[in-house]
Amino acid sequence: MALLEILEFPDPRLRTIAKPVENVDDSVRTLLDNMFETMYAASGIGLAATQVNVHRRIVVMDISEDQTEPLVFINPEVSVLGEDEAPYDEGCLSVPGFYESVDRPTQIRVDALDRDGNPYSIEPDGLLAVCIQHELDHLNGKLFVDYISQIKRQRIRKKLEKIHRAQA
Ligand code: QAP
Ligand code: CO
Repeated sequence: MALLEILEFPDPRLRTIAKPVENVDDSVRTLLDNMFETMYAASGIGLAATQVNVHRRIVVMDISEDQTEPLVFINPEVSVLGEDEAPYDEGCLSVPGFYESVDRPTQIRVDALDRDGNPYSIEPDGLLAVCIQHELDHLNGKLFVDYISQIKRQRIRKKLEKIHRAQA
């Protein structure tokens, strides 16, 4: 297994649109294992391949308290089933240290492939529904900071750029 580098906002590579996975093969499963290791090491609950600079439609998640419920979403598709939306204070491993409230649909269905390439469908609610929408956004080059005001986004960008400069 291996820890992967997580890209951080405002890295332009986070704006790449990921391509569908055509075959769920051993190379995909190795990537999934490394993404889980990377996400767990960073105390995250969700990680999209885009964030580790792999531009394929792959997401790993685990919203359990004790990192025991790994979820895999390959080529995920979200359908909105109702008009209700709710706010949630979102964070992101690619925007470390910042949390902002984002409104998203609460009634959704997710169609995806599992780590064996088998299709499945779920109707998640609560944090799971928030997280899968947040992760699907990554595969489309979108970040939660795109939903907040430009002022707040610029403030976050400047603070992270300063941290990145200090690290260089
Ligand atoms: C996406 O985010 C998410 O700032 C997953 O310093 C988050 O795993 C969806 C993290 C919240 C819905 C609600 C963030 C870790 C992890 C940080 C994450 C940090 C350390 C974020
Ligand atoms: Co994120």
